[in-house]
Amino acid sequence: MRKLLLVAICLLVLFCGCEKEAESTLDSADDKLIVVGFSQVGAESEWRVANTESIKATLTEENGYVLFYEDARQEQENQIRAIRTFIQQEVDYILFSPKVETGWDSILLEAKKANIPVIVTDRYIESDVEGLFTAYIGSNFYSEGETAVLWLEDFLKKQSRTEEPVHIVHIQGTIGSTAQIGRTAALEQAVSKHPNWQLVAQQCGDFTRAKAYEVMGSILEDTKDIDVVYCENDGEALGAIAALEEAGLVCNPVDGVIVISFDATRLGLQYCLEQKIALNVECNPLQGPYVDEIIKKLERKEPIGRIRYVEETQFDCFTITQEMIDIRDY
Ligand code: GZL
Repeated sequence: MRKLLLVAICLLVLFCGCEKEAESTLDSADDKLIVVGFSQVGAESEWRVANTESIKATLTEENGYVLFYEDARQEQENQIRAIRTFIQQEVDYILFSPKVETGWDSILLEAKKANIPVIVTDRYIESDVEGLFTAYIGSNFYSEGETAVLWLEDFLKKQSRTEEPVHIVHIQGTIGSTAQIGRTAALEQAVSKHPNWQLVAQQCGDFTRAKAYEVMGSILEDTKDIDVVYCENDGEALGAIAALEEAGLVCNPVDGVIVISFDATRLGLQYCLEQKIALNVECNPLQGPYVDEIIKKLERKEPIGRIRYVEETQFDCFTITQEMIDIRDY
């Protein structure tokens, strides 16, 4: 049956002209390969590219998989369509990183009805319906935000800036995504805790360099009295820094604007080394091995944890070195 199915799938891929990539050829397929359909948010950041590459580099034919990859280009509707196609293809597992937390009940109930296990990666889903997915692999985004605000608290205390107003610009990620929700909640909680912390602007940069540059530029037309810029990923930090420097502001925690970022991509860490980013909180995109471990356990009918957080750390501009950057995988 599975050989017949694979023939149908490969013929569908060959003729449907869609973006799915059959990561394997017909003649190499055999009954042991695990067929996985993967719907990715898009390619909006270096982080996302590294995340995609980790999944593709792990779910290979040599490792026992046929991988069908679909890039949703930032549209939830494209993810829903891709998941429905995977169901029709009767894949063994569905893997997806949900662009936003809500709006998945219907399609995931279709997957449940088809008895196809769903593994959620990176961002989480919010639903009142129980049992819509088998496992989640990703980050604790609130904890990432806490790491950032605790570092900022400590840094400002060392600078004796606990009384005077601290003007904070907040550039958020894609609204409604788990990464944005968690990182925003941590900052907003810290602002409510510190009477001298003032949120002077809060706008969406959509996790992209271009949007953050545009948003930071418009904020700078209103005020240049900025002490901290809290960016929810490296792409936004790079865009914001470009706008700040064009406006004549210095990005440096000692005598300029304190820029905080997330992801810790190699490019973001280079900015950290140059002290343009004061703190960079890692968000680990290398989730392929975690996915492989969970699927292989499920195949062996072994118990798995439903929620699996990936290991992460943080880097500050006072202790980071070029060697630390050079050994990074992304
Ligand atoms: C975080 C991920 C975010 C990254 C951004 O896990 O969802 O999306 O922080 C990416 O770089 O665009």
